[in-house]
Amino acid sequence: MTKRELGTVIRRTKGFYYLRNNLNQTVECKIKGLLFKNSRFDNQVAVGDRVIYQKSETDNLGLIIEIEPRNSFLSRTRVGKEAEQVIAANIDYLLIVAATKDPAFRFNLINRMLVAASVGRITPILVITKTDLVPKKEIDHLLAPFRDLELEYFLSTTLELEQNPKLSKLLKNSVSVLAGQSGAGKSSLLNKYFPALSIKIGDVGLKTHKGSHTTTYTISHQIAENGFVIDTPGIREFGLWNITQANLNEYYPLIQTFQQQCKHRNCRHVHEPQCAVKDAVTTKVIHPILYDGYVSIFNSLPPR
Ligand SMILES: Nc1nc2c(ncn2[C@@H]2O[C@H](COP(=O)(O)OP(=O)(O)O)[C@@H](O)[C@H]2O)c(=O)[nH]1
Ligand SMILES: [Mg+2]
Ligand SMILES: [Zn+2]
Repeated sequence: MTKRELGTVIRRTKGFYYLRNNLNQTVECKIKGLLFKNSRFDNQVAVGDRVIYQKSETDNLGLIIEIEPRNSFLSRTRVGKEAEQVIAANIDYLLIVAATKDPAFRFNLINRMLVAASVGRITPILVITKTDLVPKKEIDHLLAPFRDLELEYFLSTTLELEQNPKLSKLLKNSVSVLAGQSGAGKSSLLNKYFPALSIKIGDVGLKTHKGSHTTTYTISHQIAENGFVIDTPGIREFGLWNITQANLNEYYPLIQTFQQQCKHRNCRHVHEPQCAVKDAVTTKVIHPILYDGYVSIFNSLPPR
């Protein structure tokens, strides 16, 4: 074995990990056998993880021997599996990509990803794509629930070549991960801003209504000296990891601003009377769709 080297995971396929090292070389790696024995993680190393590896002298394969602690992460639970799946690690922004239609806009999927961003210490940004497919009034309706949040949003259509300079600058100076339903236009968005990537895009509605799964693995693309974008396959379900009915409200800053005024000391803002959060919904200070999302997530979680 050779000396220990540092690398960042840029792609993961079954059993193999591709790293970018300090010399900007790509290194194919496996994980050291017992490194993650009894791990609670479903996939032990995620795209974006910084790892230590050693190159074998006999073949070109590296062996990952350590993961550095993550400063942020995007995790979910896999459907039917009680395990955490880390989609990406060490990211600055989660771009929640949602199409106005085709596939249908799902408020609750966005709500779940907002909570996941908060849990994983990532700044979320909403990107509404395919704005060419609906009238402007409809876009206002889709954005309405999120206007009360401190959430930056961008509108995008691939029909216009013109880029949003603010979004372009943001992507070039950070590590961001794009997540959303298959067919939402994640890869198309990346191609529009960074044509050199020429990522394959999918056709919606040909084989299935969900779009063909063109992006089949999570991959990090370098787009500038300090800019990386992580493209992910479509997300249909977003199970939240490590959250219960008791701590869900910690990930809703808007709810937290009202809850001191709730009658119940441990008010969860669902069944309790004299709840300041529910009052704020009644007076339209909190958008009902946002609150419905909270209740829907609450009902899907274990009590504690
Ligand atoms: N009308 C319209 N279609 C789009 C737009 N962006 C993407 N599409 C189409 O949506 C489909 C899925 O796009 P893709 O980028 O592969 O979605 P992904 O699965 O989220 O990566 C493709 O057929 C694209 O041509 C857009 O702004 N407007
Ligand atoms: Mg894609
Ligand atoms: Zn309450």
